[in-house]
Amino acid sequence: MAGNSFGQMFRITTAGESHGPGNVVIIDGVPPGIAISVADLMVDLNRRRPGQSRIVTQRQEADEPEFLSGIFEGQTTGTSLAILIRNQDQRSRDYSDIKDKYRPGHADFTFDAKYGFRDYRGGGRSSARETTVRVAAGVVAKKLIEQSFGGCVVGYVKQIGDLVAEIPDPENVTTDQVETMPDGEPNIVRCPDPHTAEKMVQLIDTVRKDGDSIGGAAEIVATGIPAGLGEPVFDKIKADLAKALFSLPAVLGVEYGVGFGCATMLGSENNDLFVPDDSGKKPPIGTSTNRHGGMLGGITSGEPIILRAAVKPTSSLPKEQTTVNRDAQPTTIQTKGRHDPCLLPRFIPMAEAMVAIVLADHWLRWRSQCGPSENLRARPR
Ligand code: EPS
Repeated sequence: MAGNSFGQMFRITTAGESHGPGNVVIIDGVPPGIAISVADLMVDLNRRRPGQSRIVTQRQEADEPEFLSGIFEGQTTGTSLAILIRNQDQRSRDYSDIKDKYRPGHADFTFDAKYGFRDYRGGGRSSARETTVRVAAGVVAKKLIEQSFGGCVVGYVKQIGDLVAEIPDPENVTTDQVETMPDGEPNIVRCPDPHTAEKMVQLIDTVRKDGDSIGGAAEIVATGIPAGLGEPVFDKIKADLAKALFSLPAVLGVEYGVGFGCATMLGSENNDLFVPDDSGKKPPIGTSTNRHGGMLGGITSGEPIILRAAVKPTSSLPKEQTTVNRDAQPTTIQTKGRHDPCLLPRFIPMAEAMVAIVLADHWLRWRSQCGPSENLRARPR
């Protein structure tokens, strides 16, 4: 009822707030025998971590996870897997003078409207801090889909403000290209078009110095995904992926394949034509184009899944704005907390995690209803 759980067979439940002791995830449904270490989790947690570069929030968190259950001798046992990530660098005093005011664009008002009570320290339960443990769960999901059928999820920044990256071949973008510039320096904005990446960093710097924030769009691509995952009606895989992405903070739009572009097309322009495919898929059928974004009728087609999410500019601003207080009296507000001038660079690992969780869930659902797994073979990468 309270919406703290997501997924059916690969099911995550999270608890925690931005300024409480920490955040925890319980993952149910993880098959036994998957090797997982703290070091494995740290790879993605470091990509999501606050304080990682000058263009993100300067809150400093180590984000080192602790396994509380479900792991023995480095492998999942098959029982519920619990992971805790402690908060260490809360600065709740930053929020004391806005405790009775509503930040424009933030969840403060609607949260208070619902509960009549609000943990004003940071974003409370609505904070992006909660996504720490989702990213940890995403690593487990990534391992499961990789080991089960060679599935892989890679996300990157496609757009910041008016700057749009040239990504001619989304399905061949690698995590290395997302994380590292051609000269070996970290790609702090996570855009695999190096020329546009540099301009994006400059734009975020300018906005940050002005006490403002800026939005953008992420693209997430899942490859090696077999045909046949998803359900034909309410649990269409596109519906679960949309919920997964919309459940992340600040997401205002999700589209896949040609997305809203389909509105102006004729059927004969939009249809992707089926063709024989001898790359090892089962059945050996593909499509000559991928406007459908890897999903037809709510079920994966075996073509890469391509999704985009529009992420709004961070609502908490150092810049002064007008607002009202809890008594509906006009006032002004300035946020002192440490905030991201642009959410996109840290959004990428969050989005990858949620997509991987949906794929892991639907894989387990497919296996329980239609297995054995030999019947479903991914295209080799
Ligand atoms: C956030 C507010 C800021 C961000 C935080 C997300 O934190 P604070 O509560 O300290 O002002 O730094 O992001 C993280 C700490 C994180 O780990 O992602 C918010 O309101 O969502």
